[in-house]
Amino acid sequence: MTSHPLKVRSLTAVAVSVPMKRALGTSAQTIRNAPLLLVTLETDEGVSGRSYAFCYLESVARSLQLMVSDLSEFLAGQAVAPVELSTSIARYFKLTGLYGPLCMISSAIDVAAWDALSIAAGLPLATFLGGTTQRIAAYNSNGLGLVSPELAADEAEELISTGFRAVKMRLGRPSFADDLAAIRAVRKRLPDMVSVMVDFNQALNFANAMEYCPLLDDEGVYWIEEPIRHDDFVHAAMIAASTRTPIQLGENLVGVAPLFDALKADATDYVMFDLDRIGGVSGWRLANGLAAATGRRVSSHLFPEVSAHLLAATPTKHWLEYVDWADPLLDEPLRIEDGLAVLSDQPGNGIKWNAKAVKKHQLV
Ligand code: SMN
Ligand code: MG
Repeated sequence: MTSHPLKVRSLTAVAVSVPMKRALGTSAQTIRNAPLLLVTLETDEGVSGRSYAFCYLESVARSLQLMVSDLSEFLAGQAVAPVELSTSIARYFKLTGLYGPLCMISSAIDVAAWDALSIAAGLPLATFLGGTTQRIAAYNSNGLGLVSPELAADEAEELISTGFRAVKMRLGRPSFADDLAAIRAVRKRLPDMVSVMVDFNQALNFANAMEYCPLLDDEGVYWIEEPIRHDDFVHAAMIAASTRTPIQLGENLVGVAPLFDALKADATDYVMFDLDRIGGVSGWRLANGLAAATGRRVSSHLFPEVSAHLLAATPTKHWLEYVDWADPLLDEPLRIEDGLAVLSDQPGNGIKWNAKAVKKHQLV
């Protein structure tokens, strides 16, 4: 056993729900409040690591809070060595399976561990991972739900008014003609140099996707995200082959193994990693190898604060998905200048909770 600079003292978690400035209206559900679980890993040496999980539902945030207190007892005394910690956590959840919310919590602990390590090393996470604190191209993914063409165009214009050069709109209205009308209205209102990503959130069946996706080829769409069920890689490959517009998927891949399957099946042109599903910083690093080996450009899903650091250390980095949902809780929210995320030179991943704001939004 070698000595290690940091040991886990405890894990704590606070469940909060933060009102979003713009609701997230997907084809599956509309979310108006961001339920987050704020995780802190304390070490014997006095360094703390931080992360958060986006829990989708307040009930999930509440139940994960309890889970973290059990895990705290289980992990106390172990080295803050993410590879070892993830082996321990995988053993802990061997019988339940490490999916859904359990995967979120295990990933959030991994992210907090990497935060503590980079703080102890005195380096920003991006630098600690072998990258630099460069600026990262970001698209504005706030809002732009399933609204009328006129409202979508107005909102898209607002979303680029702060300097963004790309936005994402959600699709999957009951009629594809209405989706098309919204895309045309947005495209007409925005300058040509602004990229427009579209996201079906798995709303289409295979037959509809084969018909509709090629129809987007001449509509100025940058990528088509999750047209069908996220794990139907065989049919996704057929859609990708029949559509000139690049297909994007990955936010629902849990761990690195399904990414490997998606890439083997040629299911997608681009990939996007969700920090809390891919397996935290450790999972993202493994996934990078597969993306680089297959020449796939990597974007992020949510968690812009930490994902910006990871993209800065990703050989095939592409776009940062920017959402402002955690901003009210942060002492220093992620800064965007001219559509680029600005990484701070401070040690760690940049997450510092504002105690007063956390208290205000805490779920009881
Ligand atoms: C999305 C779906 C659900 C929650 C957050 C975000 C969306 C995206 O698919 O890619 O932004
Ligand atoms: Mg999506």
